[in-house]
Amino acid sequence: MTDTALTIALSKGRIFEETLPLLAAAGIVPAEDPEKSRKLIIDTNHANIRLVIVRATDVPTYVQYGAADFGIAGKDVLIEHGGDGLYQPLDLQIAKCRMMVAVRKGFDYAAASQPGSRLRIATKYPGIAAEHFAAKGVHVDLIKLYGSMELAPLVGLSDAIVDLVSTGNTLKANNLEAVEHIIDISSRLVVNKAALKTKHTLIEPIIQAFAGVVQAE
Ligand code: PRT
Ligand code: MG
Repeated sequence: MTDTALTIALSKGRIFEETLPLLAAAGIVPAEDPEKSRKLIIDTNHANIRLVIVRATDVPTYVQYGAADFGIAGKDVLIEHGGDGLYQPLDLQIAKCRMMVAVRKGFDYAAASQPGSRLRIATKYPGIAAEHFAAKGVHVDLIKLYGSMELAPLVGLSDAIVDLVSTGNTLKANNLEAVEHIIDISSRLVVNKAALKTKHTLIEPIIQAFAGVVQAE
């Protein structure tokens, strides 16, 4: 690969789907659907542009180390990662959701979260959770999970969870309710700081095309 080639890191699922129109606006069309292919490197209609398909939480890492020149990652993932080595020029306004505290219906959260009290919190986002409860003066025992956080309060693993909510259907289906809003989340463009300089003429038009779509909406 020469300096005139671009590698873009994306995750499958909602981010990939919502990124397709952005890529199209920049004239980039993937040669394959990663949902249907097992390939981790996907070619595009441009011989010098390829996509690498990684876990959502790994996107910042690939971009930070320059294994991908840029990528798209949720704000949730970026806060937990820390954003080292990453330039974040654009809020793409896709994959929107809210970071919330949720508990079993009927659990007296107001009483349990008084300053000085102690709560057990299950989450995939220990950094965000720690900061939120520290600001409230609530002590927390953080239990790190990698998925299905909604189960934790139902089986006594935790008092509450810190998780993403979009429609609210998952909480409802599991007899949970959101009791606190921590932060609004959307996905961001993340660019490797060195690549932004060395590949500026390749990357800048893509950023502009993405920005045009965001502004039009
Ligand atoms: O799923 P996998 O373990 O492979 O990886 P991932 O969960 O990290 O990736 P993915 O594709 O599920 O999410 C990628 C990004 O999408 C996240 O980093 C968020 O920035 C964003 N996003 C937007 C969401 C949601 N909305 C969302 N609703 N990510 C996850 N969810 C989950 C949430 O955790 C909960 O379990 O969906 C469930 C709730 O959805 P509702 O609609 O029932 O409220
Ligand atoms: Mg998921």
